[in-house]
Amino acid sequence: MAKVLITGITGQDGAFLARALLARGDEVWGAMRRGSTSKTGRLKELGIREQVKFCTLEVTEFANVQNVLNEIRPDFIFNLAAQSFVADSFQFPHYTSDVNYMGVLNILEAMRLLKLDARLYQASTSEMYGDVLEKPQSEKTPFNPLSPYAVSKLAAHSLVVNYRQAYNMFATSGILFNHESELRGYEFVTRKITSWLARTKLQNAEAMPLGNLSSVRDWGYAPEYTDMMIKMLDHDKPDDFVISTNTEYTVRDFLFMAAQEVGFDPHSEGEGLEEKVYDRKTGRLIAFVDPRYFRASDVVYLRGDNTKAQEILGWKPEVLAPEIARRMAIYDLKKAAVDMPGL
Ligand code: NDP
Ligand code: GDR
Repeated sequence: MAKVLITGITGQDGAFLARALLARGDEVWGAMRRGSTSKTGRLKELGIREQVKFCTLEVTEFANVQNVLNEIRPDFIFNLAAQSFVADSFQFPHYTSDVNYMGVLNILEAMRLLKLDARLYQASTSEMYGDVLEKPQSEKTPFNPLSPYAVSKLAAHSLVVNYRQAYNMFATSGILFNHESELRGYEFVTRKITSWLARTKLQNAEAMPLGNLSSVRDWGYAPEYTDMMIKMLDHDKPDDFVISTNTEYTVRDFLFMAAQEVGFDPHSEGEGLEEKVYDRKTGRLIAFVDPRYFRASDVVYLRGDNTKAQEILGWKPEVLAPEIARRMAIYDLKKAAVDMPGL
């Protein structure tokens, strides 16, 4: 039984990761930052809230990080804490850098100074590829970040590689492509789409404003990705691994798949800023392009090449975007229906 510390336990990945670790008998410590309301909703939803031990951790405070690591002395640390919303990073570049970069420096330095014999997983991201120079993207593809979020994550990624080389630390980076689930935050485009469509269907919500519908992503299913985080730390040697499905879909594709699942027959009219999506059956406007959701610079194409993870870790993604859209849409329809008893 290993002692495991997860930062970012209250987020999407933290919840699925905790469930998988508990299932194999590990002692799971969830590091939470202070808040005025309870943030354990996802852990409750998975039925594991009572099995997790909690500690308070603010990754931007070095002394706090050092004290927590010294008190718990975990065997494994999964650093998932981040300001993870790319769009917001343009509004909060300093804060994003403090959490996503300085937070990682604090953890690495604390591990080094405490001589902690622990394995570290760092949540790196496909956003680091940015304005892509190669299609698809593997561990060998050069990085070209396009947002303060991506820059902060690339700096952290480089630091992890540096500490691995300089101090022989067991520090692994998972370069994970987008992964979604029924527990995804509502600000990310997949969950925005499925939750909004459920309200459109059942609660007559207004049409949904969206940004770039032509953006391409390689979407996977979060519980499969958190299982891979564990495999990366169980592997005998620290390394960098791309975790992706090697498939590509546009935001428009995802919107159409989810819309069909909730019972609409979507079709698109107009192009660019004029594009609107209607339900063919009723003529109702479902979604439209709103420039407020465009980013100062956006990553418009991501598709991974997971050959290395396939070969070394035995990675084989099972749940792909159409099934993810289906699961999320069904889940959000049920949730919206619960709010409307009698329907
Ligand atoms: P979420 O946004 O759902 O969760 C982020 C977590 O970080 C929350 O628990 C949040 O706590 C915590 N956090 C934020 N700031 C701090 C801080 N200052 N100190 C301590 N904790 C903090 O992200 P995901 O679960 O989707 O992603 C997990 C990690 O993986 C992130 O680092 C993300 O950048 C990265 N990633 C995610 C991908 C994805 O597609 N989901 C793909 C590639 C990388 P609180 O609840 O208090 O806000
Ligand atoms: P991303 O995810 O930025 O890839 O980061 P997000 O779902 O926010 O955006 C994906 C693409 O969709 C386009 N888009 C919209 N996005 C949002 N959020 N809202 C909209 O209305 C909208 N319309 C179009 C975006 O422009 C973008 O191109 C996620 C996060 O989980 C990061 O933490 C993680 O590192 C990366 O995935 C991999």
